[in-house]
Amino acid sequence: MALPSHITSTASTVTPSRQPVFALVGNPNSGKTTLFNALTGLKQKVGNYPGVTVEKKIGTTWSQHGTPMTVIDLPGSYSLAARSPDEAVTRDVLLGRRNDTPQPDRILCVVDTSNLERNLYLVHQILDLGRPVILVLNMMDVAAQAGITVRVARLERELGIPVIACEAHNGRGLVELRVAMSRTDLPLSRHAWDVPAAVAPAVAELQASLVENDGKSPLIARAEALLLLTDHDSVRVAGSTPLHDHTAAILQQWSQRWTTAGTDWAGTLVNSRYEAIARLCAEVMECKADRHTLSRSDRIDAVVTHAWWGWLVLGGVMTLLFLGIFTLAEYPMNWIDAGIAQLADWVKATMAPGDLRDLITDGAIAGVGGVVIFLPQILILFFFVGLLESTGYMARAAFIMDRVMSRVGLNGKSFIPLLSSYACAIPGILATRTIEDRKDRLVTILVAPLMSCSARLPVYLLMIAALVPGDRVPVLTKVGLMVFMYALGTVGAFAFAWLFRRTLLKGDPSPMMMELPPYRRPVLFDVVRHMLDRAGDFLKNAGTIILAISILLWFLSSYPKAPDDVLPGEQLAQSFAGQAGHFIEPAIEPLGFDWQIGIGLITSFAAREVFVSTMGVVFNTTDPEEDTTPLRHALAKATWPDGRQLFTPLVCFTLMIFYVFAMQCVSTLAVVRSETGSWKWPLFQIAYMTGTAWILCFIVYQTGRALGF
Ligand SMILES: Nc1nc2c(ncn2[C@@H]2O[C@H](COP(=O)(O)OP(=O)(O)OP(=O)(O)O)[C@@H](O)[C@H]2O)c(=O)[nH]1
Ligand SMILES: [Mg+2]
Repeated sequence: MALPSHITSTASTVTPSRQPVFALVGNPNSGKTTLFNALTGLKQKVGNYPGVTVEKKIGTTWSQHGTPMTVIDLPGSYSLAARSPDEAVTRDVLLGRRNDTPQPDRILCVVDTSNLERNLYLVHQILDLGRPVILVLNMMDVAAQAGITVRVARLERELGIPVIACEAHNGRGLVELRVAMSRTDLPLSRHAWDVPAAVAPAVAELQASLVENDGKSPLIARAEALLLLTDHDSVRVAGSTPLHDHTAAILQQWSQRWTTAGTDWAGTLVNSRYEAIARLCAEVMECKADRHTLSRSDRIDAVVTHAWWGWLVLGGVMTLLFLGIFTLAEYPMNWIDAGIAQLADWVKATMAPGDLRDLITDGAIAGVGGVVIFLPQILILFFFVGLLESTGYMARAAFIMDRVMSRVGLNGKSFIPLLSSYACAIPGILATRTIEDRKDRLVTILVAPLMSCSARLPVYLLMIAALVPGDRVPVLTKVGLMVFMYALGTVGAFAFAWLFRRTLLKGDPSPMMMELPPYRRPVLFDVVRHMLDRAGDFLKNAGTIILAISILLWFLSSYPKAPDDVLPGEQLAQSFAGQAGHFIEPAIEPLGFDWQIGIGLITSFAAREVFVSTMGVVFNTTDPEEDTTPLRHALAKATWPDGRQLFTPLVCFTLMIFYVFAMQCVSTLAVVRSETGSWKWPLFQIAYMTGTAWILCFIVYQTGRALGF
């Protein structure tokens, strides 16, 4: 598309020495990250719900002429007046308040064309910043389906900036966008917004003071003056440098004057902006569809968010998810299992007996192999979750859950963070940045690690395998146990949220404000890519942390060496690892765990799945002749010194409960520290979670024993 000739004039030339910096800005879920990935070739996460991106991401793209240009992907935002930490990131990058990010000199405003009027509010505020803007009309396909047409050339003329029609998910419009981005003479918007007369003198006065006393450029000063008048609180909370006394005094005087006169100055400003936008839309947009007919999304929602059917659908979806995990994964798991056994046999056949061979087979292969075997199940989990996110169902699940969550004092927006925590608590905790209220956010961070993450999956699976031996156990029993563990963690999270809301973090949750995105056909490419990324992370973990811990553990369990004449089992008992296990045994014996399990509890503090690799190392070293049997057989044979079976069904069950509740993950603790800014909260998490784990396990194990299990 050639750029219309009328767009020239007031050019902002970028000095050739500096690479141009583009910021991607727009409402949540408008397709910014999809566009960012298409421009830069990066693989940031995309999903069909608001609030996927919560931190800025920087990438590079190339102009038509092959010169590099920086692109910054930003969290979605409805207005420059930020209410939540993720929106604050966007505002601060745009206003040049962040030292770690180059200040963008050009802005790509991405709008969801099927919701043009609402999306233009932010665009309108951005135009006030007086920087070159390119308007990207994304989701043209969705708009067309909804019967909406936009007169692009007219809009371009009205605003005086390039407007590009786009479909980011399939690359349509990308070439035109790149051409526009390559221009060195991008025009400034000629669009002049008339500030209402009642407020104009105040804007002018504040602007002058911001320029003179706070060192702002005139245009930024005007934009900030408008923000100060409409969203004083959110601007104050920004954590930016406080206003100069003189500016603050002007603000104070005006608000006093207006308050006595009964003028609603913020309302006047906001309304006049909306009126200007409505006039613009009336000129450039046409909607052929009858607004009263129900869209396809509405019809699906009538069932899916229904007071009873909604729960049924949610239950059905969860059951399908776990059925998939158990049934589809069986064959690939058997192949991996066989492959690992062959590898160990091959090493044994080719290498001379000795410490090095044992290190490789009993340390590295037993440890890493024990965890890698769960790869198929992890892949299936991420595939299903990705599918649900991409269609838009996840936002509906949030909507249903909000009814329960608000009762326990959780904000509806906590749902997505809690849901992400089923995969891993770390992205879950980062996703809490979309929550405005500090206490709402903190409660969510505190309980997020109770949701069963994918690192617990291997532990549960191993314990279920040991608990219900034999291949003829109905798969539904296993699914039932699994659903129980996931439900237990979830109920636990809700119960603690309720408790914290009544004690530590008193207050009512803010009402849920979340947009339901339209259903979309899942973008399989995105889903598969995200799944492979996560699988890559899992394997990287297996190849680094788990490998290192397995090798270290092998040393700790092989040294100091026992004299040759002792039984193989004695070696582990008197090794360093064995000594550590024995040290904590008195604390865990009331839960039915012995010192060997204790070794696993200690090592899995690094990451929960390390428990499985530890069991691989611990139980294989006790029987060097049989180190390639499946781990669950080795566990079935393990006994207490008096010959009683160690992994009884009751112990396996108790151990799973321990892993549901215990805070066993250093990386999560580190993230909680950085997100809350203090060590107080991560330490509190260890105390309350692991304390609960111990107490519940004690009750379950002792009751189970008393009942004769
Ligand atoms: N039909 C259609 N879908 C699109 C288009 N662009 C993006 N999508 C889909 O819209 C959804 C949201 O895309 P994202 O790129 O994550 O949106 P975002 O603006 O980065 O969202 P936040 O990070 O939450 O602010 C995804 O499901 C995309 O596949 C488009 O042009 N047409
Ligand atoms: Mg995004």
